[in-house]
Amino acid sequence: MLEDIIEILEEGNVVALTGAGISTSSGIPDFRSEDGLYKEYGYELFSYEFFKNHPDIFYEYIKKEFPKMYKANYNMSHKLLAELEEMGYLLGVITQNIDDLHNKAGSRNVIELHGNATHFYCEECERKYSFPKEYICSCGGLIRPDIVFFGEPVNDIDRVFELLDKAETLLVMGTSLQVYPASNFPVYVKERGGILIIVNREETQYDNFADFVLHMNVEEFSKKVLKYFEEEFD
Ligand code: CNA
Repeated sequence: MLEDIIEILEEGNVVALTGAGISTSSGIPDFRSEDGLYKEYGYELFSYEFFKNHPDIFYEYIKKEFPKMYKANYNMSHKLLAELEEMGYLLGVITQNIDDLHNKAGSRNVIELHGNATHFYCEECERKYSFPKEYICSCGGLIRPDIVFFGEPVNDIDRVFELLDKAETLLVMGTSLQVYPASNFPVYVKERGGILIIVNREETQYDNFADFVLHMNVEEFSKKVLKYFEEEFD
């Protein structure tokens, strides 16, 4: 099956859709796995409502969890996508991740649907911050990370559909496909005659709908595919 997938990637016009599962091997926990963040903190923490009402508790969480993201290095999956783009096969990456690792790996056309945890800004005066010492800005406004909370609209949705309209293949990696609107993108591409490939450790709701499904560690997958492409272009 891997050979078939590689052949399809070589046809080009690939778009990748990634989620927290591609960064777990960089040491960043996902939401829904056994050792994921929901187990430790519950769902509510990630809603805008909670942030607005309990910024003190939210900041306690990010002081503990965000530094893991800042220190993390990209892994084989991020590297594979950056190289496929460089080689002209991949049109871009749509990520639900906020960890900045696609940028660190050198991907250029990255749509960060849920924002980026390395930037903060004041809700009132829009002053920009890197990690702030206090969560209240000098203007009195609340400083927030530049991420999309549950209940907020996602970023760059027009750019997303422009990219998906060009996609002949959607390569889905490391996402449970349970969070809207990313959970709709596989259907969008399939309905336009595109090929759907899903690589994820656990089942997703679109496995039956996909052309290829691999339930495996996504880093193992990326390592094998990257090896093929690097040998091909040596
Ligand atoms: P999720 O719902 O936690 O799903 C992750 C999926 O990845 C699960 O189905 C796992 O089985 C799978 N998985 C975990 N590790 C691996 C692995 N090594 N190989 C293969 N599969 C693996 O996360 P989604 O991304 O689907 O949900 C979207 C949320 C998660 C977005 O709002 C993100 O902002 C949020 N999130 C992002 C990060 C990050 O930026 N790295 C971390 C935690 C949560």
